Amino acid sequence: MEAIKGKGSAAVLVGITGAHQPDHTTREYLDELRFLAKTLGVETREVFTQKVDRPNPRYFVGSGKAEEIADYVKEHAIDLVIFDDDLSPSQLRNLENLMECQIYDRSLLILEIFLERAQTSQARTQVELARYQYLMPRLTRMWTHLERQRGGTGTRGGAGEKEIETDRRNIRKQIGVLKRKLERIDRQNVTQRKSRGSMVRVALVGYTNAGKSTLMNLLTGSHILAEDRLFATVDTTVRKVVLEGIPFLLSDTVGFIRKLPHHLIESFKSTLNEVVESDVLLHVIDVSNPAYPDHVQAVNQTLTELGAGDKRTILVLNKIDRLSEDETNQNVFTVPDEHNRYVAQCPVSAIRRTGVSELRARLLQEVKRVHYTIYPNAESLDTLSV
Ligand SMILES: Nc1nc2c(ncn2[C@@H]2O[C@H](COP(=O)(O)OP(=O)(O)OP(=O)(O)O)[C@@H](O)[C@H]2O)c(=O)[nH]1
Ligand SMILES: [Mg+2]
Repeated sequence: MEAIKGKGSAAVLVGITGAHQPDHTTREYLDELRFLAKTLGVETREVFTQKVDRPNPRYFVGSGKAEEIADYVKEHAIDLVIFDDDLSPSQLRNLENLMECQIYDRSLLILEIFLERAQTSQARTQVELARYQYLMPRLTRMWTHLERQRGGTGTRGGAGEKEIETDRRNIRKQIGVLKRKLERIDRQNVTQRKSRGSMVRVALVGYTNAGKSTLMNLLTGSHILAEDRLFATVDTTVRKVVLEGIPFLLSDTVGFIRKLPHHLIESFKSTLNEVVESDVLLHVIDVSNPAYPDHVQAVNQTLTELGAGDKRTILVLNKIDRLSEDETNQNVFTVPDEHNRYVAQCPVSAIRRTGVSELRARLLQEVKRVHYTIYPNAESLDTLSV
């Protein structure tokens, strides 16, 4: 499957906000949506918002607003309308009919980015599975048509109800194939993990674009792609690190985001096993982003969903080079700790390499703690099979 939209498509964004939601929150959400679109090479031309308590069942926004957007779309040759929230299958159909262009929601945008970024066969299979599961109830004439152009599972001929039904059958079949393929890959990975022995495992987690890969490269001397775009990393990398003679495994994996599509979390469970099975988490936070408390919450929510919500965690407060001295001195980093799992807070700049030796020292302390639990009698490290 190819990613859907070529570079340079023009989009408008649409968000609704509760009557009591502050304007800056709405702006933050839509800025993030714009960044997601940009990551796919899609240019945002206009943003529409509406304050309503509940989404309209027909068009998600009210019908007056929907018509206003439709007029804009036709007048300015817009290719895509992107909604910040998930649309129901019938809203999707109604909007397509009204606007006569492609309608996206946040989940689908994220799925497309993942599809574009996935490198390994495991990640690709996981994303394809999540995408098909997402599309299955949402097959419309337009989607059937696009899938066919894309050479996916689509049938030949016109896109009538009968064709949609045939496509649905094909997709169902494809979902089965992908699930079996994933099970095979999982079995191979279990064997691989067993062969790593029982080294201490540390996982980098955090919101997308927080600086996890930059930090991974710094701590391990690797060359993982780190970029100012969302979801630069979709695959998991694991490297062995040795600090003061004590070896441990450090993993860098996919970042989280608000409203991460449920199907993606489901199908990425095996990739995220690295996080679930780790002994210590390094939760990387971009403290230069004013929305960071929200990001922390989104990450914690996803960790809890994965069953990794109570692990010993070092908070890595990254990008302090972007803060003014005042901001750094103020006690701005108050992250609520309901589960009492934050063992330390380390302010760093992964780019400038400040605070990194303190972070290393604190990490080593945690690694030692686990290491001597695994090897209570280890005086020398000869007992380790590394
Ligand atoms: N100013 C500043 N920028 C940083 C710092 N650390 C990372 N960055 C930049 O932030 C961007 C994202 O960094 P990555 O390391 O790719 O972030 P990530 O958390 O791996 O992101 P995903 O893989 O997309 O989830 C890149 O442009 C980095 O150069 C820092 O300490 N200061
Ligand atoms: Mg990364």
